[in-house]
Amino acid sequence: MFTYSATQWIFGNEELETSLRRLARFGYDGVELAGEPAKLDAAAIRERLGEHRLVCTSICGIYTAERDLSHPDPTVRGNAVRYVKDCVDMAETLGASVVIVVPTPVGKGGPVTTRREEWDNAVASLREAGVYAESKRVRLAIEALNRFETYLVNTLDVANRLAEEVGVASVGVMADLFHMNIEERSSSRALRDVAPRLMHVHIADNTREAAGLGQTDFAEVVRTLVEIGYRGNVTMEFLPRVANPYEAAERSGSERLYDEYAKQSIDHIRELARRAAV
Ligand code: LER
Ligand code: MN
Repeated sequence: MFTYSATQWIFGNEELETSLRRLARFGYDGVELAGEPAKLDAAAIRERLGEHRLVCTSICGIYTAERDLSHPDPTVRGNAVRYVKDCVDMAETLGASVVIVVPTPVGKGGPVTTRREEWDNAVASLREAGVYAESKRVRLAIEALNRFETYLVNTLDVANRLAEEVGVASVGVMADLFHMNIEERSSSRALRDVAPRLMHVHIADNTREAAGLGQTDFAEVVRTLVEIGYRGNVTMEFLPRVANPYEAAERSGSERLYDEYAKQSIDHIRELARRAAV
């Protein structure tokens, strides 16, 4: 019913081969690759995926300060739009249907100029990238991150309003249950409200560990996804319990923990999906 994957960046510096072997072993359908198109050897990756019978479900854009879609400096913005288009090309080459976009980078706590101006910049950037994505049959899913990671888009409702203003069918929203646990009054209501534009889902528990280890009511979440007719990717994005997600991912020597979380996540969600579908 869902297509299960895990996002690559959570495995830090680990060899892609090790991550793919893990995902295949625990019954995943695919992987979400980190959006670093400049470093990409598409042919090699396609071969590796084929060997493990895995697909590339999506590309997780990595939004650093130089990739700020909302920035007042047109050079920075142009660079960010170019980056998203490169991720779209990467998605097209690897058969991925979704590229994740975050309108302001991780670590940006407020606007350089004004919120209004940066919102308008984000709309224009996403419109240009969205038209390009549409021509390649790829979708851009706006991700709302919690207030401690970035500003501008912190809730699904705001992501939905941004997508609405962009006004291109290829641009929609995604849900990340970890961020939603911090920002939404009700995750199931938030999911229902954006249902027509919901294009992608990230799963982690409230501690950001694997689903089922914390207090998120995933039975309710999965039931809601089934009820609203969501049939897309369910991508695991678990981490150990630390503040900076990218630093956590850079830790090495965590193979056993990755195995444990990868298995725990898919077993938990799959069982809930099975129950919700009957
Ligand atoms: C970062 O917190 C996150 O959730 C990733 O999906 C970044 O796009
Ligand atoms: Mn996420």
